[in-house]
Formats: sequence, structure tokens, C-alpha cells
Amino acid sequence: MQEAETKGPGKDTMGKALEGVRILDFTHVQSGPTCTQLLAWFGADVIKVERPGVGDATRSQLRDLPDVDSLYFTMLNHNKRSVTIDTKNPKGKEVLERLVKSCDVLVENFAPGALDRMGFSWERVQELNPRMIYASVKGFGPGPYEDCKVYENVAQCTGGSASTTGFDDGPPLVTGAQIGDSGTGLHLALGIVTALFQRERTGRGQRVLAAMQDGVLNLCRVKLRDQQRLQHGPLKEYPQYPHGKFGDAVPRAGNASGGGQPGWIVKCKGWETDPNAYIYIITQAAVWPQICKVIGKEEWIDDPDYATPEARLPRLMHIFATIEEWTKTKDKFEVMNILNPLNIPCGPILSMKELAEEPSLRKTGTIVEVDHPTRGKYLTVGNPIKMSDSPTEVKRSPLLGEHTDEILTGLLGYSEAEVSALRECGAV
Ligand code: CAO
Repeated sequence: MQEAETKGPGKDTMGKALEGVRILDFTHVQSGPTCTQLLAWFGADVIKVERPGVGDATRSQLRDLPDVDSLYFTMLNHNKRSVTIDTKNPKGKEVLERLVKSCDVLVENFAPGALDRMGFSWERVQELNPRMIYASVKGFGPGPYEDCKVYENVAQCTGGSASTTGFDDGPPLVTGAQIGDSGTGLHLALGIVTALFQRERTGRGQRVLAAMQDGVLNLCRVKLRDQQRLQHGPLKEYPQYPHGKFGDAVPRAGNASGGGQPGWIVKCKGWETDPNAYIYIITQAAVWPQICKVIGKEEWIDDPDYATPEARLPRLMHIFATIEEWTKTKDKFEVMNILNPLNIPCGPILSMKELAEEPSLRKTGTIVEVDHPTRGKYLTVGNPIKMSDSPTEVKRSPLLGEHTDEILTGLLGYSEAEVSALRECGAV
């Protein structure tokens, strides 16, 4: 691993899990930046390379305040350093070569072929630094679509998520969870730390590829399970059973549970005006008597039409409609407070506003307030992975090119005069 010999996150994160690992972060938009932000939170020194004067496109996308880095950018690029290099300028290429030689991992999510066109193919990077781990997010793996550009919702649609999300009588739906971008970034991060672990034994770097279609499909694993179950009869836990029709592909299951215990979203008090006055309830077999008692249907406990999970399957929609008559008399938190002591799994539908204001999430660092020199204070999602020996401090995202000088002189060994010359020719 490289020595962290310069100022910045590398120096003051000593004691973290990835301390001493240096990342050449060639990522933009969401998928790649999610990955490198996680690595930075684990202590890696992440150097984000951006185009001079422009930077990551998200710096100026979906701006809420004029002329300051957007929340889109700031919330995906914490704890990184920013260096601006024009990688199409010959002198800029030289700077990048030095950077390749000084880093452990190169992470990129350019359109297919962009890095090759820049002159930094896997082969070339290996020549420059055989220990380099070269990690990429692409929309698709090798195959008919490998040259396509891909964004979040394209991945959700091509990875099986949209086809299996929504209600039977509606169109396919994309989800709010960014499973294509952030999901693939997570997959890539695991690939990178695994490659670093293997390098300890082999001394060699390797190529790591996380395709967004593959990442989404991995997260839709249970739907491929259901596709195969469908060949042997209807999917009895789906709302289509017993009255609806099943075709030859897994249908959209509405809010049915993806597991073996039936679940559904039911209305709570206030649902007429509050779009989030709902709760998810799971009718776990082990607590069936408790469910019957709490909703006032004690007769269902021994009724052969309701007493066993198998008997309940054709009646699930009626069961949830009956549960809903009860939940509509209470607000979602009252329902939760009543059901949890009875071991009945349930989850209120929490809005983003409620999550942002939730004190326990602030306490654990899952929601963090960060101060930024040009935008002021804002909220972000902190590191969702907590480690006892590698605590996370969330530090603001870098301004465009904020660390160019310190990286060129401190890490790459350029003199101040050389840096001025690089600036003059537009290389940095
Ligand atoms: N200096 C000079 N040129 C630079 C540069 C730098 N520092 N950084 C980037 N560039 C150039 C690239 O070399 C590329 O040039 P060429 O097309 O001439 O080779 C150009 O900028 C644009 O890169 P791009 O094609 O990756 O960007 P785009 O905005 O057209 O496409 C995206 C964006 C996300 C669709 C595409 O990058 C992609 O498909 N990435 C892989 C999948 C992915 O990660 N998608 C998720 C994105 S988040 O929703």
C-alpha cells in the first residue's frame, strides 16, 4: 500500500480500515462517486480527478442555490480531494501518469471506451503500475449492449427491477432507491476491497467490473427465484392468486412480501390527507393468534379457512383488508407501538422529512449535518456501515480543484514553477 505522505484526508484518517490506500477517483455522477465516498469513509485517500473549469457534471445539476456545488454533488463526494487535470492535454496526460504510478486503485465510470480513448487502457495502466486495481462501473457487461451509456433508471429497467415493481394493472415502475447507481457503487466497493486483499498475497492488481444491469439483477435475485417457481404453478403469495392470471413471466406483486411471510401496506389514521399514513404489516405465521386477537378476529385462530399459512394464501387480500379496518383507527406510530411488543413485524412508511428529523439517526451518524464553505449547512446520509475500529467522520466535499497544488507538489513532486507552467498550458 502507498504511504500517505501528504496533507488532507490521507493524513488525518490514521487508524481507519483503509488507511494508506490511495484511490485515483475518476468517477462522476452517482454510481462511481458512491463507491469512492465509501472507501474514503473507511480511510482511503481519495483523489478525485476532474476536468478543469467544469468538474463533475453533478456540481451544477439540480442546483438549489445559485453558483454553489449542488447537493447532488456534495452528498456523493465527502472526504475526497479534488484535482483538476485536462487528461486530453499531453502535459495533463503526464500528470495523470504520475498519479497512476502513485495510487493503489483507479475507479472510473466513464462511458465505454472513454478511458481507452484517453490513453489509459487496462493494458497501459498495468504497464505503468502492475499493482493497480482498475475498477469500473459500466451499464452492461460484455454482450450486445456493452457500448451503451446507462443511467439509473435504464439499469432498473434492464436489470429486472421495473418489470417486477408496481401493481399488476399498472405500468412497470422505477423505485426511489437508487439500486442501479448506488447499488452498483456498493458492489464495486466490495470488489475493490476484495482485490486489495488478494493483492496482499499476489502482489498484482486486477480489473474489477461491476455492470449496472448485473448489480440490479443481483438485487432482484428473489424475482428470478419466482420466475422458476412459476413453472410449477401459481405464486400463491402474490396478490394475483387465486383470482388473477399468471403469464409466463413473474408479474408485478404490488406490496406483497418478497419472502415466505405474507405482508402488505395498509392505511392508517389520516391516510386521506397524509400520503405517508401507512404501515407495512407482516402476518408472520408464528404470531397469527396475536394478530387475530389485536384486530378483534379471534375466531380466525381456529377457523380451518384461516388457521394455517396454506389456508390463508387464497384469502390474503381479505385478511389485509380486515387488518386495515383496524389500522385505520390508529396512526402509524400507535400501530407500531401496539404490534411490536406482540412480535408482529411492521414498519411505518417514514417520509424523507421524518427521516431527516429522526434523532436516533442523527445520533448514530446515519444522518449528518455538514458545513460547506459556499453553501452553508446541509444534511447528508453518513456511512451506513458502522465499524468498531474504523469510525467515520463525514467531511465536506472538495471545491473544484481545491487540492490541485497540494497533490501536484506534495504527492507527485512537481516544483511550484512546474505547476505554474502546467497551469499556463491548461493541463491543470
Ligand atoms: N479531461 C478531459 N476530458 C475528460 C475528463 C478530463 N478530466 N474527464 C472526462 N473527460 C471526457 C471523457 O474522456 C469523454 O470524452 P470522449 O467521449 O471524447 O472519450 C467525455 O469527457 C465524456 O465522458 P462520458 O461519455 O463518460 O460522459 P457522458 O456525460 O457523455 O455520459 C454516462 C455519462 C454516465 C452516461 C456515462 O459516463 C456512462 O454510461 N457511464 C457508465 C455507466 C454509469 O456509471 N452510469 C451511471 C451514471 S449515474 O446515473
